[in-house]
This record gives sequence, structure tokens and C-alpha cells, in this order.
Amino acid sequence: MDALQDTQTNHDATAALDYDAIIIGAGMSGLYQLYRLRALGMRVRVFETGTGVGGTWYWNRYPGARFDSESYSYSYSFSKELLEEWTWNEHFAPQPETLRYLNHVADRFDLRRDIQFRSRVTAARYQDDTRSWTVTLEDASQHNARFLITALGPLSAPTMPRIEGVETFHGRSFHTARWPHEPVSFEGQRVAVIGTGATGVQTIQEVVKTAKHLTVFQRTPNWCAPLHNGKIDAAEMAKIKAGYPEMFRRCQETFACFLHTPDPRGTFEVTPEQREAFFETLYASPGFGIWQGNFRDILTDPKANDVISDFVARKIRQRVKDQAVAEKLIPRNHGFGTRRVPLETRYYEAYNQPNVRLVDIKETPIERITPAGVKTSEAEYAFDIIIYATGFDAITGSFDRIDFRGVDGLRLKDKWKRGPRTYLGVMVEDFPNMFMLMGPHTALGNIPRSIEYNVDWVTGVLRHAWNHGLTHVAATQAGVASWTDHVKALGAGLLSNEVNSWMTGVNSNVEGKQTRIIARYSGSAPAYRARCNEVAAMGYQELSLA
Ligand code: NA7
Repeated sequence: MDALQDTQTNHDATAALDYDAIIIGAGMSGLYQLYRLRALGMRVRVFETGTGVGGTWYWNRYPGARFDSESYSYSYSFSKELLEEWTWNEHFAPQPETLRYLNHVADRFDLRRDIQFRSRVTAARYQDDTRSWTVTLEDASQHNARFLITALGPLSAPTMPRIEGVETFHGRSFHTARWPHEPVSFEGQRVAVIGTGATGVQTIQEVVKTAKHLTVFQRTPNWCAPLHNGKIDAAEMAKIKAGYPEMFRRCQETFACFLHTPDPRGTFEVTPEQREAFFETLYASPGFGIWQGNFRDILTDPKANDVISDFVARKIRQRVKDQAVAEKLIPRNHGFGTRRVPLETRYYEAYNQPNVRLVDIKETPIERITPAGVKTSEAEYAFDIIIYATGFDAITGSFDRIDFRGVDGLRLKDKWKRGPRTYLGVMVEDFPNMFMLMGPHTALGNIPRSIEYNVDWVTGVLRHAWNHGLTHVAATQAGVASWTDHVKALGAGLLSNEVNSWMTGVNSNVEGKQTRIIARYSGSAPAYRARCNEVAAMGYQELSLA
């Protein structure tokens, strides 16, 4: 049989399947992957749990939800027309604006006709005989396709706190990532917020504007820094648009695809005065500069980290009037930037309001949720509304919730029992024809930039398979071992890997997730791309193809 005939035969075999590719999730990565695979001529189906597109920006409707990265650096860059026609109104867009943007993208590229909403995937099983994936939905319907692409999002499996009595509360309660579509008014309400991560911080500073009384239950304070958001007027937007090629080029060059990248200087290579002045400039500048654009050694050298931590602690003491409260808001068990830095707008000033109370639950632990409110070891507090800003079973959690089975029924959850093992963060041994977008061990950083690269790379592999009539695309044992070792080696010496957080896979509310793992690739994004590009340039020889 000649090559062309062979290709035809394989396409005929594929035609017997429901689809050529199934994508799980219609967030930023799923939408773009759909767009790209459709362009290859593939029959694609996206299954999405929600009733609309947007993923993170569909689910996280909590008050105050917004970007901490510059809106324009967060847009898709693949379409000049899209860039030209979309106008951002704020430097750090609020969630409704971002959701509007993603809906616009879905409409503009006519993506909805291939997306099936209200369709939670519960299981996905590889079928050896047909070299295909069978996906089972919550309603028990099954759908099969040659290729399976997970676009689940690294932060999409919300976790409720393991506190007794949650279901007994008589008032209203919400997890931030499952916020209702209808507005929730805090006017005249006694509100509790449990959790002070990036989400809790955004929620608190918004709720405090209207609530009658707010109580924040804090287990671990985080190092927050000012967002310095602002409106974008027409003239500024025109300038931003004119600068898009340059801006996206810059995002390709920076360490984590942000506009900011580490300063080449070391903390102790400048005088104390120069250091202080640099920190002041960063603290007064918008966005992640103070975290991502600081001296190159603040996240690796404990002494350098102490200096910036001390600077931010002084800022907290200046901004919070009651010094006992300020001390409670200063982290003690980790240094600045070793966990995700929440960006804030008057967050610390919220604690100067007479109707705001901070309860340190390390001092007085929550014993249970009661019908009236929250009972700690010291007191019972009554509330009308409890907001759980308690985060996510991150990175691997969204995979754990689906029963993924590879060759011979092997469970992904079992395979990753001692931490994820991947090839380039995209593939898993014994899970042929399955590709992960924003899975464990990929470069996260400024997520849309990483998504576009990830999707383009996966599209390249699939184009190769499609053009050559390949029906079996798999990672090899050697490839997985080598990438996993590489990711682990890169993670050594990074202060953030020595701290419990979602970034190290720790979640106190999930059984078996109390031990730190190397969940993320922590090298630079350019290095990640160089490695992946090399694999593509060599014709994907590192993969097992048939
Ligand atoms: P995070 O950053 O994981 O924060 C969750 C917060 O909830 C954090 O303060 C936790 O305290 C707290 N938490 C979790 N469980 C409990 C219990 N059982 N009792 C009390 N407090 C608890 O999630 P976010 O949603 O804020 O942000 C996640 C990412 O999404 C963010 O970094 C952005 O990149 C987008 P802990 O620190 O564990 O002591």
C-alpha cells in the first residue's frame, strides 16, 4: 500500500468514530484548540460542564474578580483582526469584561456549534483495538474520537474546607469559584470570608464596600502588593493596539511570559539606598513587577528574599493602623513571592474600617460551622452570608475528578499517585492520543501566552499525525522519565518549592494532598519553548508513532 493510500485507510477508520478529536473544557485553551483543529479539517467536539464558554472566567464570578496581569497581555494574539477590534476598558480587566471578551471570541469564530454545554465528562477510556478514546458524560452518554485533548484548567476544581457543619448553616453561603449568576447584595449583611489567597483578597476588598459587617477568617496571611489598576481611554487603547507586535514579542522573551521579567541585578549588588528606591518604584508600579520584575535572586536566595519581605512588611505596618492587626497580616512562615502574590486595591486599608474584624484562625481555630455562623475555639460569630474563598485542588485535581484510563485500563490517578509524570507537560506514558493543555509540568506564567504555545504545539503534533495517517501517538517511557527528571531538577533551589501552596500541590482539604510535589515546570518559558520546538523540528521522533 502506498503512503497516500495508507493515509486514506486511516482516515476511513477515523471516520467510523464520532469525532476526530474531543476537547474537554471550553475555557481559554479549549476554545483556541477548537479553532486550530477545525482549521485542520478535523471533526471536533468540545464537552463543557458550564452553560457557557470562558472556563475560569465563567466560573469565578465572585465580587472583585479580575486580572492581575495586564488585560492586553492576556488577550489571544493569534488573530490580528481580533486584536484590532477588541477594546479593553481597564488595565486589569474585571471578570465580566473578560467573560464578554471570551464570548466575543466564541461568536466571532463561530465556535459554539461544536461545543456541547451542560456536559460534564466523568470518564475517558482509551480503546486499544480502535486506537481511540471513549468519553462518558454525566448523563451516561458516550462519545468517541481518535484524539483526546484535556483543556481542564490548572485551577478549576474548587475545594470546600474540611470543617464540620458546613451544610448546617441557615444563611446563604458560596464558594467563590461557584458564584451564582445573579448578583448577591451585601447591603445590611453580616458577611464572613474564609480564606485569604488571591481570591479572598479580591473578594474582601469588594465586599467591604457595602457589607454591614465583615469578618475575615485568616489561616495564613499572604504577601500582597498594590495592583494600581486604571481605566484605558481611547487614545491609550489606540497606542496599545499599535504596540501589540512589540508587546507580544516581549512576552515571548520574558521568563514567564509576563510583561515583567527579573532584573538582571542581584539584591546585594546595589547599595541599600538604590535597593530601597527600586523597591519603592516597583511597589508604586502596576501589576506583577514587584514579584516578576524584582532582583533576579529574590526567589532563590533566602537572604535576598528576607530583604524584600522586610520591605513589604514595613508597607503593611504603614498601611494598617492597628499594629496588632498589621502583625497578624504579615506572613511568618514564607517569604515574599514564594506563594502567588495577590495583587490588591486598598486591601490593607479595609482593616482600618470599624466594621471589619480579622480572626486569626491559627490562634483560635474554627471548630465548626453552626446554623448561625462560625464557631472558633474562642467565640461563635453570627453571619448572614459565608463566603468560602478556600481555593482549588490545583493542577492535578481537575484530572483526578475524571476517571481517565489508559492502556489496559490503567488509571491516571494511580499513575500519578506519587506526583505527576509527563512528557513536556503535554503527554503521559500509556495514555496514547491524549494531550494536556496547561497540564502539570508545563510552563504556566502568563497563562494565555502559555496556552497559545501549548495549543500550537499540540496542533503541530496532530497535524503531523493527520497528514501521515498516524493513529497512535504516544509518549515513550524514556521521554517521560527524562522530562520528569528535568522538571524536578529545575525545581530544586526555588524557595517557592519549599512552601505549602497550590503551586506545590498541597491542599489541606483534599485527602492525600498534604505532601509537596513538583507540580509545575519552573524553568523559563523561552527554554520550555526551545525544547518543544526542537521535538517538532526533529519530526516528533521522540514520540512513539504508528
Ligand atoms: P488559594 O491561594 O489556595 O487560597 C485559599 C485560601 O483559603 C488560603 O488562604 C487558605 O489558607 C484558605 N483555606 C483553605 N482551606 C481552609 C480551611 N479549611 N480553613 C481555613 N482556611 C482555609 O486559592 P485562591 O482561590 O485564593 O487562589 C488560587 C489561584 O487562582 C490564585 O493564586 C490565582 O492564580 C488564581 P492556607 O494558606 O492554606 O493556610
